[in-house]
Amino acid sequence: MSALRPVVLLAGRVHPRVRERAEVEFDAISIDAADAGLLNDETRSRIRGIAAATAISADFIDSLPNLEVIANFGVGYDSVDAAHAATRKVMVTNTPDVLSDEVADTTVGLLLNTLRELPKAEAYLRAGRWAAEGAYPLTSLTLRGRTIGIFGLGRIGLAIARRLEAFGLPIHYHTRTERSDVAYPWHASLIELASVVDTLIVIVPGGAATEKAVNSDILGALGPQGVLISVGRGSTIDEPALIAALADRTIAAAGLDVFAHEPNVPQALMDLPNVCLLPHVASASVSTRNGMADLVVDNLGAWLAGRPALTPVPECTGFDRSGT
Ligand code: A2R
Repeated sequence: MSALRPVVLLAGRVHPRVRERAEVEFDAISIDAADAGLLNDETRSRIRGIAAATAISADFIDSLPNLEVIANFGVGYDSVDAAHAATRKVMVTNTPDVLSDEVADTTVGLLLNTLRELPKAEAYLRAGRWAAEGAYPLTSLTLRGRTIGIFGLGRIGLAIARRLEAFGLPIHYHTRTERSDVAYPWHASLIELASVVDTLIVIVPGGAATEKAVNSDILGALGPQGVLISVGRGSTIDEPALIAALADRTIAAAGLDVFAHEPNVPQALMDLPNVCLLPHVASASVSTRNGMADLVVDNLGAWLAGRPALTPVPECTGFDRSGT
């Protein structure tokens, strides 16, 4: 019976809904890490799909002779070697759109928390200090009068821009290619963007092209009133440079949801008074994560049944099946 169902590998700590559905719809095998040494030859030859919640390397892809599809949990797929998969005509999918509004909402919350110190103000109240010491100190920073720069005006970046536009703030952006469908001023380089705004929101994909793009030069250009908000990938920020810039007030503050070596956050960052830190929760609501889980399983089901992928990554659109 189960021999009729395609064999799908659940790699890493997959979302419970991915597991529940995969165990019904496929012949599911689980491993903690995508390490070929954890599977015997016979098992590796049976695997046709992967639900990925961990890094998938070129070597691992090559260890699976009958692999057809890798469905990544998350819109960012920098941990999957999609370029290599494409050379083998292995489809790679991600989970765009279903999380954009949630991430944009969280980004606005993180920005406000960073500027107006709302988590610290609540801690002050809970510690009884309001009653004992009086009002929480006035915040030196405010959202009022700020100019927003968005590094990465894609699906999520645009959702953030629309929200902050409704807050009455001017929006600028930097991407490699200027968008023709928005009126926001485009800047050809990140340094140019950083030098005309005081609030920089980073929502580009990870990977080599954006590695440590936000470095000491960019932070210097942002300036002493500058605030950095990072919600894309930790690899995009030069973390030691950021810590130095926050410590010597090259910039005023930062709000971070992503880090270079998650789940480890440098103690030096945690010791700073002018940061707001979140444990990578931008898309982490039950409903949004369920939507992402369904898209993972639906992509696997579609491709393994001979239908087009629902959300192929750009590296793989060239060999996606026709939608008819
Ligand atoms: O550069 P463009 O024109 O392809 O615009 C994309 C921009 N982008 C970059 N901008 C400057 N330098 C780069 N090297 C660079 N690479 C990409 O980032 C586009 O405006 C944006 C990415 O947008 P989407 O592909 O629509 O991604 P989405 O759904 O907004 O998610 C962004 C990232 C994910 O990759 C995860 O790392 C994270 O948010 O959750």
